[in-house]
Amino acid sequence: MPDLSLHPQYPDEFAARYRAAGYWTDETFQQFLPRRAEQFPDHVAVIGHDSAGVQRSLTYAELSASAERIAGGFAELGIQAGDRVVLHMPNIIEHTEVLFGLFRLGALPVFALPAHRSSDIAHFINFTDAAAYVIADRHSGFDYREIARTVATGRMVVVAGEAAEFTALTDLRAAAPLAPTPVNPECIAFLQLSGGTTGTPKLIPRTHADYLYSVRESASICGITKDTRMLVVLPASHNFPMSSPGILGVLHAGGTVVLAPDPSPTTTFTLIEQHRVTISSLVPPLALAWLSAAKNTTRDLTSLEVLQVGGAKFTEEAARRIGPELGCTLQQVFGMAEGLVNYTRLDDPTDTIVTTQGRPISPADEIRVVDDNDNDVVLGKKGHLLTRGPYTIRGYFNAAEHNAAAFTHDGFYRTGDIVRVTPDGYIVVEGRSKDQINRGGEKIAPEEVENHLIAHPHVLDAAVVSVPDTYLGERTCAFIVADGTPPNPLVLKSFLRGRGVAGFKVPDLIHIVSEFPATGVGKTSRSELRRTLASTWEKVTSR
Ligand code: OOB
Repeated sequence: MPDLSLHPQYPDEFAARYRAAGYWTDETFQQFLPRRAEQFPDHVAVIGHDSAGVQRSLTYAELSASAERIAGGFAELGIQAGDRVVLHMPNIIEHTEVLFGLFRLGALPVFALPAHRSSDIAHFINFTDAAAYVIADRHSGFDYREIARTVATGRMVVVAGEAAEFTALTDLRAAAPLAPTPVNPECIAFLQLSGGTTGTPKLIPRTHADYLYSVRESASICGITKDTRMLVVLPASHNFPMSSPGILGVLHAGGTVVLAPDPSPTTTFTLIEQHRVTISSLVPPLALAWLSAAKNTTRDLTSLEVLQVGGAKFTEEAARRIGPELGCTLQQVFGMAEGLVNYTRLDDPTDTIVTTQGRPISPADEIRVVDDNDNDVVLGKKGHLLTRGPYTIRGYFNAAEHNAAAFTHDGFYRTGDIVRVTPDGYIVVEGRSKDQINRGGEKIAPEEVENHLIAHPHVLDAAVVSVPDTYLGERTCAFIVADGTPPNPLVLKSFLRGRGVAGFKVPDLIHIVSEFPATGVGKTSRSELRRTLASTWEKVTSR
């Protein structure tokens, strides 16, 4: 069992300050739903398709009762408080039920994304020594049980839908409701995933107290009430639709969450009309798709009051179109699973909303913009964004070496984002210094993909870079130096899929080159090499 203290904690003086200011309270995710069920028993908490594709809805009382039984079922399987459980489900209603079942038990969800495949899942299961892996049977043409068969041997596998040789979620529901062991609000509630900049994704330990603070404040900043109906289009396990204000913010306020089974405008516009949806959150490419589809839709979108866009930079040009063309208020969201979240406020002037990525949630969020030597730049100048605060982690889970580089000695997180701050404290994202590709909000660590490519017998060396793309913002290009016969790009892509690499990490373009350009004297750093290749590519494409 991994030592869950394997991540740097908030220093005592900071914890005391956050408690004294009322940011951190005693509430935990274990009590969260039962309390809401007392307050709003008959209000609809969640509407969504189940694993069989049937639309269902659950009131707060029903969701809470279901979570209690599922918690009892996990307990009967031997899963205990503190155990890690990899949750790998698409946006189906069982996702919400299992999430709160695990919270009830005090087990720690590890939030995999639906697009993850066996390579990622193997890492999450092994690295966290997960006791269980929870999946849907099939979704969008993919059979999740295949992953369970290859990488979850020896772990409990629970399946929503047809369980095959595994345990059916419906069997867990037969259990007696569980009297839970109380959990400590300042302990880890779950592990979120980082987009990653290295060979393997890092795990982000978030506590009940820190996350609930961000959820409560987000709900208030975004005007969430019990009349809110939020359409969840992005994968429910991602930090943005989970908590900014997301599913948890809506349930905190007694509102209704509507889970979209797929992100297409056809599906989502139908759901907006059907459930009189008031708010949704998208990444920029999906916002562009909505803008384009809205021109010809016969669906009634007039209930939509707020559209949040975040996860990647939204161009000012597109941002200006949201209000007039979708008839709602745009809210830009610049956040990170490590903590800090910035929002433009709903009553900000249009220019602020379309030209900035918002300002922090909390007065206690500390923002520094520094040069390459960690010296603060003059206000308004570009630099590296560092942050520390009541809901930003002090270190990744079990990653001492990486933590030494990713955090300053006094606990600021190096976001890897290049920003400037306006005189009124709004952040404008200008670029990125971290070795990461942001493909329409989906984060890719080049090194991880390179490691998979190099495993091919005909690949001597590989460098993965981003290339600009009008729709996704960035796409990926792998430059390959062949070992003997150059591999066919299509063969390489299926080689990666065969290794269980998630589809969004498979390079969009593959170029075979005879050698990599020299970037300097002596040993070339890979990040320098990537920069050279990316600029080579830009020159080629702009010719
Ligand atoms: C969100 O979280 P992550 O952990 O997937 O990615 C964080 C990174 C940021 O460091 C930044 O590089 C980029 O994604 N990012 C943006 C952005 N929002 C995120 N870059 C430019 N403009 C934006 N609006 O992506 C996330 C978490 C919570 C709420 C919203 C997004």
